[in-house]
Amino acid sequence: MTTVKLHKEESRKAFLDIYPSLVEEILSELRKYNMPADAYEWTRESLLYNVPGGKLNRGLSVVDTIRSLKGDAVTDDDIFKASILGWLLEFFQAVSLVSDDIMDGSITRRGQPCWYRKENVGMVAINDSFILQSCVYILLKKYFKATDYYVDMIELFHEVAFQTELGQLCDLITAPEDNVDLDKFSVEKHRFIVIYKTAYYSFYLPVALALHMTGVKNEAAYTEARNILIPLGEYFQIQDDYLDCYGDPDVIGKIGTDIQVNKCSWLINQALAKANPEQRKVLDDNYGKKDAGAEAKVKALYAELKIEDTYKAYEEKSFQELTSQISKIDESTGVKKAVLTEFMDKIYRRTK
Ligand code: DMA
Ligand code: MG
Ligand code: MG
Ligand code: MG
Repeated sequence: MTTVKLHKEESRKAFLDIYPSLVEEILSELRKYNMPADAYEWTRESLLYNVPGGKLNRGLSVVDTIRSLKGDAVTDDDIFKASILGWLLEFFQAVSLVSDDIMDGSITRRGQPCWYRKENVGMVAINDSFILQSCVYILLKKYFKATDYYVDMIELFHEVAFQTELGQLCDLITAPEDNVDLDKFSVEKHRFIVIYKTAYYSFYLPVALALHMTGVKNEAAYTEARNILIPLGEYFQIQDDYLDCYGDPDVIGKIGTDIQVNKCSWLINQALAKANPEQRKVLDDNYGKKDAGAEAKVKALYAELKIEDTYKAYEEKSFQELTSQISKIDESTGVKKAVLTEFMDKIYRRTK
């Protein structure tokens, strides 16, 4: 194994090792409220089922960003604090995923049944996602109340949650299941949806948290970071749309539902742009139907239109553009190019 890989595994392990103590801290809050034993057990199970178990890219990126920003001056305490923030981001993500899977009618997540599909869970999962959200603020208070950036972080989590909720709203109302109208889709609509539902929380949030933690106060740094992280996040969600159709469920840990649930995915927008009237009719007749046969017809048309090639070309072009944009970053603002390059390297040509 290379040293870089070894180092990555070690930092992943160190990060994972912190999680049980966070579970304990949440559970001690429940004990304080004298929660009945079954509610206590329920919460414990939700915390273990829904928060760890993913790629941990977002959480680890807070730690990596702190390392890049602080360089040799980084302390153990910095790494610990960044790890806590990383976990808060993973809690934040769990809130989105638990509710997203209900709303998208998904089946599996991270290689296991979606939480709401577990026996006896069902719609209790809605409340579980609220509890996961409260965990963010309980832990933020516990670890950061004494810092001078505590309020900035609370505001940041609130702001990004709102942006994500708005993105999810647009995603959902552009995909009504009982009224398929492909005229509602467009590349611009898609861009808006993915920036709000994914880019802010997955890309801007980890870096903004790290900037706050290192005491960066000037707005210019946040703007500089946002200007590149939002397009990076857009690229990431386009990969997610691609993998929904072409990824291996055993690798991505989830079964794609975008075609059947009428999502304004990047792929359908590319197909709409290329389709002749005859092909368009196939899409109109089969997209958004809860029917494996109809889904197969859409996939066959994607193949006919060579949508995978369109995606591969997009991926290369985006990589070039983003790399060039990163090279032009103004480091005097406090943002480091290495932070962004690391993000890019983690997601370029990803298969999961
Ligand atoms: C992801 O959208 C956005 C959030 C806020 C979870 P998605 O439904 O495409 O995600 P996934 O493919 O993971 O269900
Ligand atoms: Mg989904
Ligand atoms: Mg969704
Ligand atoms: Mg998806």
